[in-house]
Amino acid sequence: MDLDLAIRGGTVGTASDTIRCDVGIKGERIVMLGENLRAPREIDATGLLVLPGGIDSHVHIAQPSGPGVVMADDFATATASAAAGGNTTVLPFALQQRGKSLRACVEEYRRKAESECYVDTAFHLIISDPTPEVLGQELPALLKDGYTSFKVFMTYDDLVLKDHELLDVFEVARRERALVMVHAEGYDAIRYMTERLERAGRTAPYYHAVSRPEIVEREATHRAISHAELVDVPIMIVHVSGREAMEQIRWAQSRGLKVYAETCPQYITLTVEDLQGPDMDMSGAKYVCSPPPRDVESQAAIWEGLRSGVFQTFSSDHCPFRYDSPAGKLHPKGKTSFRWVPNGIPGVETRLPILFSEGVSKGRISLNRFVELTATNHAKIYGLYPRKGSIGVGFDADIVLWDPNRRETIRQEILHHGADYTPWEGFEVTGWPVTTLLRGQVVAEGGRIVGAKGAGRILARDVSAYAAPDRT
Ligand code: DUC
Ligand code: ZN
Ligand code: ZN
Ligand code: ZN
Repeated sequence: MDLDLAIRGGTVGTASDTIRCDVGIKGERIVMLGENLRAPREIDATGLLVLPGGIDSHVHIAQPSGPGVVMADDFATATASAAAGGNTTVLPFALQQRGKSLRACVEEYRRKAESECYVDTAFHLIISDPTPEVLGQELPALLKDGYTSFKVFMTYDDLVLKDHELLDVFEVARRERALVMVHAEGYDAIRYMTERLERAGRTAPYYHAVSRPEIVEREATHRAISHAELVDVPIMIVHVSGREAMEQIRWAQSRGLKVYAETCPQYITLTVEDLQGPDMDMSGAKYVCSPPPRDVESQAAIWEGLRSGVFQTFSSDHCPFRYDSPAGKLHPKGKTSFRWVPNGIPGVETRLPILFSEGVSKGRISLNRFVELTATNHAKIYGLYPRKGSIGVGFDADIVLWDPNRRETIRQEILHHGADYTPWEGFEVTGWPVTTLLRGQVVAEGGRIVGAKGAGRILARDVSAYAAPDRT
């Protein structure tokens, strides 16, 4: 067969194998793996790993975050940042605003994303208003259109669902075979802690973490699991921060329940001390995310879960706000209490280098586990497999050429996101993406974006086998 492009001399890494071979590409797909492949275009990958492009199944882009607060990324900057970081697909959220039709909200996101993306994009939904109309008509119709997963929240004033609503939503997910993602932190406990801290004058960003201790996440995780078991529906617990919530998930998994789990770079590299800043000052806001980072023992527990298989996915939870801006971390009311600091940190570009360096380079996880946690499982769980998520015949030619020996220091000035800082300023890594190809075309190379804006497609996804209930 005539090839358009051959990637020669590299070492191909998948979730199961590490093989020295060339990759042959025709059009947008991988059509051949073998030795000595020749093509009109050739890329020399000698000394490099040839990996499936990263799939980040948890990012927030251009999502409304309260009055006066603006996310730092639009679809162009977020997907450029993703590409530079070795990713070829991102899954952001289309947020339903209460009182609005879900369909109208989704169409608004699509319009914002259309012709803007550098990598492929597929939306999850966020259900904040599960009216009979939404659950009975809108959601089933959207699921048929390829929005096959959605997130629900157990906290935040304008997102939290009551338990009976969670159960109603779970039931629809079961019937329609949708994969439900759960933000598991308990609304009432956080509210109690927040009010108590504010009354005591403890309002610095650091107290954000105090207001949401592990017990609050553990309780909600257990409650979500119990509700899911009652309904017999698989769930994905997202952004698991530490040992306590993880133990609930392991317990559920050991009982044979389909409870999946995701963790993120912040939970293996940051701690609650980062929120203190040098002097309990506002700079701690740079690390305010939910759940908050914990301690080094929790980091060790998360590593154990990454190794042993408690976690299926490692995502960024990229949720960027500018630090030095009243529309970001310095919210107009921001200096009065941690409660006003927008929750979230940027990380779509640094996810892969951090896990590769801390995991593969330091010998904590294998290359194959790295690929599984950052690409393959995201595709499988969210209905993009076998189109995406591996290097094999028939897959989209979404590929990152990775230099396992390149040492780099993470700095704001080398990143492409719209935020004005990175929580990992000065963090040293070994292993770095060199070239990112989206469906056979180079989109990022040597830290520069060379792809075309709009070359990224908005994807419809299949129903996921991971969403199948146990009983029929
Ligand atoms: N949950 C997320 O998933 N991202 C940012 C903030 C949050 O609460
Ligand atoms: Zn109800
Ligand atoms: Zn969340
Ligand atoms: Zn998130």
